[in-house]
Amino acid sequence: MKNIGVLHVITDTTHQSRYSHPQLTELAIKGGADTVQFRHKNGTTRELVEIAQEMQNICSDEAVPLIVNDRTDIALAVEANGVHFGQDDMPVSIGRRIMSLETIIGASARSEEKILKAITEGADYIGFGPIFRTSSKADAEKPKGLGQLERMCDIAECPVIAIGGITLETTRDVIRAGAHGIAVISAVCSQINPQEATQKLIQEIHQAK
Ligand code: TZP
Ligand code: MG
Repeated sequence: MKNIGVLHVITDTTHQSRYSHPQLTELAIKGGADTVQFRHKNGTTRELVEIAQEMQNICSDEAVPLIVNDRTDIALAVEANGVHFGQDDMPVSIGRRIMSLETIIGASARSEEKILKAITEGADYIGFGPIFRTSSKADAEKPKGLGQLERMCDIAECPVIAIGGITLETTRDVIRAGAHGIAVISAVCSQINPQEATQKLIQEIHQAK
C-alpha cells in the first residue's frame, strides 16, 4: 500500500487572491502539510503546466507529494506523484492504465458502491465528502456528516480522505470517525496565516490519531 498523506492542502486562487498556487504550496509545506493538491478549473493548458511545474519543483525539493486534480496530462507533464479524479473525471481504471504504477490515484466516491468500484479499479485512496457545508465547491452535494463518514471508512479497505467544510475545530471529530486524513481548501488558503493554519491542522490530526 502506498504512503498516503494525512493533510492534503488543495491550493486555490479563486476564493482568495493574496497567494499564488506556488506560494500556497510553500506555505503549506512549511506548515507541515504532507500532500499538496493542485486544483484549478480554468486557464490554458500552458498556464496550468507552468504553475504545476513550479509547484512540483517546490514539492520535490521538500519530498512532499504533489497530486494534480483531474488532469492526467498535467500530472504526466510535470511528473507529479499523483492524480485525483472526481466522479465526472477520468475513470480510475483508465487512469491506472495511463499512469505509472507508482502514481498515487485518489478518487472521489460518495456511495458504498462507488467506493468499492474505485478501489477495485485501483484507487489508492478515497476522497469522501462534503462532510460539512462548504462554499469552496459550487456544485457540492448535501453534506454527508460524520455518521456517513464513519460508515464509509468502515467499508473502504484503503485510506479515506475526508473533504468539505473541515475546519480546525472539526478536524478531531473527522479523524475520530475513522478518516485517514483530511483535504482542505479554506481552512488553509483563506486563513490570515496559511502556514500557521496548516501547522495547527497537522497537530490536531496527530493528536486525534
Ligand atoms: N470537493 C468536495 S468539497 C470540496 C471539494 C473540492 C471543497 C473543499 O473546500 P473547503 O474549503 O475545505 O470546504
Ligand atoms: Mg473534477
